[in-house]
Amino acid sequence: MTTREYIALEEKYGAHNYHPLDVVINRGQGVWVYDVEGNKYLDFLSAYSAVNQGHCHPRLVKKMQEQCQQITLTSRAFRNDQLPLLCKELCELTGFARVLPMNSGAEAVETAIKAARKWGYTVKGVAKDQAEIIVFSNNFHGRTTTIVGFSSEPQYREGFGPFTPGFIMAPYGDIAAAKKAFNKNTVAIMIEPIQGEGGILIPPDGYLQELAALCKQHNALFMLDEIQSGLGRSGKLFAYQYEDVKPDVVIIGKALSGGFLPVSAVLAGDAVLGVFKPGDHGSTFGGSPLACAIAREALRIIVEEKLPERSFELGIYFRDKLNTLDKKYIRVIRGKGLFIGIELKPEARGARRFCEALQKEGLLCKETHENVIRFAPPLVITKEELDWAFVRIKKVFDTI
Ligand code: IF1
Repeated sequence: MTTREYIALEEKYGAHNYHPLDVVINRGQGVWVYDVEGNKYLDFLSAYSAVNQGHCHPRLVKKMQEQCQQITLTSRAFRNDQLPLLCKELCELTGFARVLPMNSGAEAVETAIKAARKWGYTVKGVAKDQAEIIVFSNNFHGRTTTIVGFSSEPQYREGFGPFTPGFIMAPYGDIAAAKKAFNKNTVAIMIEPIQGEGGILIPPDGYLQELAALCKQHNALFMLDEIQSGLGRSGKLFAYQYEDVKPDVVIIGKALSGGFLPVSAVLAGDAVLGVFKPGDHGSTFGGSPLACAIAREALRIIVEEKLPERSFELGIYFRDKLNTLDKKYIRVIRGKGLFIGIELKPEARGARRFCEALQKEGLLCKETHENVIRFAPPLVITKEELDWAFVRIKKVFDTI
């Protein structure tokens, strides 16, 4: 079948909740993916940072095959031999005391919200149903009805109400405004240390530290959504490690499985995850032996292949190169590690046409909002492959 035929089928039988680039991928290895016509592309999105380890990492393929022949799912009605080891290894790697595994990122965010609320009622002593969580403009935390209810993006909300109460919106990056959002019912703030969907927005230096201090002062939990920024993407294991802070709760997902299956988790201390009693929360697939075995191997790859360090160093190298591009259409280039956004000027007439031009050159990336091109290649990428990409990017910026 041809690209056109696949697209026609999807348009006919699939829900139209996406507007993807017209490339039909059927194979991938490392940083490269191939379409059904046999064209080869460099993946510069990494499934929104879920494949930081590269496509079909051989160690994950092997682990998947081994674990599939062993046991895939027990449900949490019974114990399995992989979950305890994942929890231990994650705690040792991150310094948190406890782990609660789920599947999608949105589920882990929901889990953190439930934990924060219950902590607020049972530990902080907030009156029944009065808990408030402070969230931030331009946030992206997932697509459930509760989560889109506190999005500042009208399209994510429109038509999906009524929404869950108990969320207060503060402007991202503005510490004075955050200060005003606290009151005695505040149980937590939840924030992305770098906003991915928001346009690779990086808050001012010291902002996370000041937020953490405000949380401490108001006896509220400091919760970070590191689903996209975490696990090496930003040039550190976690983006919060650029500042001297220790969050109360960290939410991870995406690269926790290296793109093999949805695996997410909430990391926190005893006081927070300790609020859950048997029956309070759960998931059929969350913590499955297959998910845990894959996550353990995915984490080992991140550590052993030094993906955070690679992202840090190659990020500096590549952003330096990008800064030599003609600035006719570029307003600003932002990024930490290989988590990079190029914000275009209005006269560039949108980021989409740049992504389409890059696709023709063999580079796959995706715009976010109207005018930001996002670059987030798998972290196993080499300097030579980045050079290859830069030649194509330069050509597009010179000729578009
Ligand atoms: C889509 C965006 C990126 C996330 C953060 C939670 C989640 C995400 C910081 C939810 C998910 C994904 C969702 C995906 C595209 C992608 C995305 F453009 F939509 F916003 F990466 F920037 N917190 N982000 O980035 O995790 O439930 O999806 O596992 O198409 O919606 P999930």
